[in-house]
Amino acid sequence: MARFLRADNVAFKPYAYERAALSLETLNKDVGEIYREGGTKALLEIPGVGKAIADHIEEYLKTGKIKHYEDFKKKLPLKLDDLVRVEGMGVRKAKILYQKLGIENLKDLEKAAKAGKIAPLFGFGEKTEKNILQGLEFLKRDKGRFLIHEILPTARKVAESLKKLKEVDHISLAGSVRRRKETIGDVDILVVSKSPAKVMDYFVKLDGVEKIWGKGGTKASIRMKEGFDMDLRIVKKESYGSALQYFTGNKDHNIVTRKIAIDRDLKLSEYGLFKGKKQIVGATEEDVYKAIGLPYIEPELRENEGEIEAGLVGKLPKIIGYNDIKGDLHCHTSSSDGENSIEEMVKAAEDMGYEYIGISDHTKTLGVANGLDEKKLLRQREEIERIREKLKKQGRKIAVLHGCELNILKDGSVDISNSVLEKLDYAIASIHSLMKMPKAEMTKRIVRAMENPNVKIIGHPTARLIGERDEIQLDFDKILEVAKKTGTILEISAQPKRLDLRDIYIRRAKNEGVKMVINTDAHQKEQLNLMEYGISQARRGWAEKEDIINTNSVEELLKNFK
Ligand code: DGT
Ligand code: CA
Ligand code: CA
Ligand code: ZN
Repeated sequence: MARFLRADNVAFKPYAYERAALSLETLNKDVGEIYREGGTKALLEIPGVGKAIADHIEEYLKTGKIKHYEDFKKKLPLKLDDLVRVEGMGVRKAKILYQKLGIENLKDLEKAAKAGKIAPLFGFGEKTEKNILQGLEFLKRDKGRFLIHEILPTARKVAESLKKLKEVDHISLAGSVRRRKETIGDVDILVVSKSPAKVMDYFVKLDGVEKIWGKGGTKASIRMKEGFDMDLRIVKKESYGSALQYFTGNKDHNIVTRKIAIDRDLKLSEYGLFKGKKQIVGATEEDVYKAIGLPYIEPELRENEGEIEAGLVGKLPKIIGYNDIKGDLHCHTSSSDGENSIEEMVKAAEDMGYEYIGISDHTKTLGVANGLDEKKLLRQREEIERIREKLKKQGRKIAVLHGCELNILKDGSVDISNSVLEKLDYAIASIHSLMKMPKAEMTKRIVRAMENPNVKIIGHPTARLIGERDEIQLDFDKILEVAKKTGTILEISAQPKRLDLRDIYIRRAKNEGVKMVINTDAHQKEQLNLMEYGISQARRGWAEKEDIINTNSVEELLKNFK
């Protein structure tokens, strides 16, 4: 709806729909359930859902359709959802291309761009045409993979419901989901059961199963309505560990572990570790690793990127745990483009058990996000001071820090004056524009931002969007050198589309002794829950607790800011 409204140049409403969509996506409960329990009144309690949208939701739940939306689709029969995934293709462009060239889908778009039909159109030009072709290439590269957060909640739900069956003795997610890779091909689930047929029957009849690819004695494969596949394998108790090790992968990690077994005159397979025909171990992963001379290796490390070599000499890192984070320093509020008030964010952070939360709204040059200028930042500062007093009176312990998310301008300066920044607890600086600068210039730009004593953190440093936008060109060694020298902290954004820094960069930062912070960049209180994905990424990058500054108490944290 937001897209269609935007294509029609309707003001405000598109944002309202987007806000509501974001709310629905991050609900902890199915909206159908909410409606069944509390009717439209309950719907109206969902953040961002007003009367009109609540009616639409009701209509959809009752009829499976929304007339308003169907009318839009008839008027503009485009594959808009596909088209806007091409970087640089907004809905308005898509509408013009439909009207002028009859482009309805990605195929049409590619044909027209390759034939040079887009460049001559008013407002498009050679550069846009070239960008469209680049964007199309990018989409193709990532075809068929899903972002981890599009998968993990469903995978967990399925595992939970299987776990409740009395026929299921043990269950675990395996494959790339267990390794918490940033994109997932399919979900692998492993079960121990003495009655495989019953478990299998239940599995293929789960809610949301769209297709059954196959169902044999110990393996079944299904397609979920969201578009991804799930493989279920059933193994015997005595093989659970070796099967879990095998199906967790990745493949290269497996090849090496198997080779190590061979070197010891053993044979490792999904069925167990064997000496000749005799199974030595197999029930737990720990047993399997130990029997081939390795400590237990956390799934996030199993990529054959040196973890086996490190394990053999007892040099595996003690990676950060999922409960080690004490606060989130990158949070937006309704003062800029967030959904919730400061107090609502604070409450949500308390509910997560945090010791502190940092408020970091956008600043003035990010007009689309309603960025704050100096005056508004200072006013926010006063508001935060009032909130602190109130919290104190109520005996609430959570610390509220005041920061902001600056824009790094073309020359590396930032868009708020230092005299104001000095009054804040910290500032994050991020790249939000001019992403295609050449490497040397881009590096200089970020270096200059890091040299600003008030810039404590660089937000989502490479600015990539998984499957949509390549990272910016950076001399990362130089970035690390300056980060170290200036004491600037690099962010690991937990936004599932960003997961930026990537694992390999995290590892390089850690090796250079550069500190990092895991933040969610929450634009809505529910998004504080995304932290988990950032921690996974940090673990995949071998980061330890000491490498991540928001594992510290608030006092330590403030002391360690440059
Ligand atoms: P994905 O699904 O593409 O995100 O990645 P994975 O790692 O989940 O791969 P998948 O689903 O094809 O297979 C699950 C695991 O099974 C994989 O991580 C390792 C193991 N595996 C699959 N095929 C092979 C193979 O040919 N050789 C070995 N050694 N292991 C395999
Ligand atoms: Ca898989
Ligand atoms: Ca699979
Ligand atoms: Zn942000």
